[in-house]
Amino acid sequence: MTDTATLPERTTVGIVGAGPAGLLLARLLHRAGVDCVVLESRDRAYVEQRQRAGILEQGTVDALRSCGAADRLDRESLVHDGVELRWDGRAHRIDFPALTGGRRVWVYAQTEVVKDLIALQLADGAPLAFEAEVSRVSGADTDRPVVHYRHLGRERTLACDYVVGCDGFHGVVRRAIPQQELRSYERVYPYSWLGVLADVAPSSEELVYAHSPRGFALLSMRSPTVSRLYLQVPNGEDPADWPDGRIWDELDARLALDGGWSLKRGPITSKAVLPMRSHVTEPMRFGRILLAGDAAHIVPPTGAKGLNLAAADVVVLARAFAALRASGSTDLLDAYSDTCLRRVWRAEHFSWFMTTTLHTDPEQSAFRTRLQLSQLDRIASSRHAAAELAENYAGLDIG
Ligand code: RFL
Ligand code: PHB
Repeated sequence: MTDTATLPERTTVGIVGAGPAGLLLARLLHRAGVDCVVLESRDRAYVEQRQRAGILEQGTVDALRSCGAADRLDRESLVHDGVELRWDGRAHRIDFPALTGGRRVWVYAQTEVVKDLIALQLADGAPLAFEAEVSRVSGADTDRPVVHYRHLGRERTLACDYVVGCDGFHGVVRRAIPQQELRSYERVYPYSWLGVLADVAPSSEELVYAHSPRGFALLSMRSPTVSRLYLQVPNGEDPADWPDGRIWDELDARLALDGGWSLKRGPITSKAVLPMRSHVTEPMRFGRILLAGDAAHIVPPTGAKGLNLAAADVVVLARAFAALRASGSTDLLDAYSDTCLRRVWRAEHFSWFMTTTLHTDPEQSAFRTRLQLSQLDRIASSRHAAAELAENYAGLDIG
């Protein structure tokens, strides 16, 4: 771990946040010969254990491979060729390769991606400081923005050519941009997810997304012996009100199929409630301040897009910094926000569509429920409707 004495006071690209966006950007820049420093407010153990996403698209896997960060992923990930949708006691499989011309997805936890990137970065990468909390960025409208942070009890500054906010939805970098320069778009959903990890083999080989009058359920996995499961619950729900037996009974009820299906139960090792939100901040750049990943946009997790969007942003950004270094041209940097926002809005739409099609709003009318069931039936009966879902889920070639 980098200690304060070895942290530089100036750099080309100052990166705030060591989530997937910040870590992958640092790796890609290191490969391109662009120097950078990563500042992360939390400690290493916390960052490596935070339970989050599980599905990687082709573009994300390609980016990790391109910077030498995919050795363990290539050994340990599970490659999936489809997902199952369930509603009204019936099931329909979406076959990704058949519907998309060969695309598939990888099941490999975000925690593992983060561990792999941190190990590489500490072995031979640019400086990465944990427990380095950024309080603000000054000089957003100058050619030399400055990051102010506290590390090991000392106030420090980092002068940068560019600052990239990879500091998530609650980050501070976005606040350095004058409010009148930004537009934001938001939707908060009237439900949350209760997410659990269980030491039991997944009950299905592929992910199962279930619509039910009792609420949404998702069966996912982390490995052949660990299941990851989610239940729609009301906002503000306390996980303590969900003893293990209640969780398994509810999953059983929501995932049930006519003709029977059995859910394997096992010890639950973690429980958390996660609110759902859609949010976009535009533009993703102001002068020498850039935003990437959740710092610029949030999607509800039903489309499995958040981590993949974060990776896509930093691939575009790393290419832009490499071009700047090679030729002095800022063309790609100037295009950064527009290039990313095209993909971002497509993912926002898909994530909203998956969320509102599969969840049951406690207030929703019978009319709305009939529309949801009709949409699911359409996906099951039309190759075009299924292909639209498959292409979006497995990842589009945009930007
Ligand atoms: P992160 O991961 O939030 O990292 C931001 C980092 O910035 C640090 N930070 C600061 N550091 C220094 N100074 C400050 N002032 C700071 N403020 C914040 C934070 O400590 C943190 O380390 O953002 P990033 O890198 O943009 O990555 C985004 C992804 O984490 C997120 O989009 C995904 O997890 C979303 N997501 C999913 N995405 C997928 O692509 N596929 C999925 O299957 C998927 N499932 C999920 C998800 C998110 C979930 N939750 C928890 C909302 C499932 C869930 C349950
Ligand atoms: C997960 O495995 O954590 C996961 C998978 C698919 C989603 C969301 C989360 O849509």
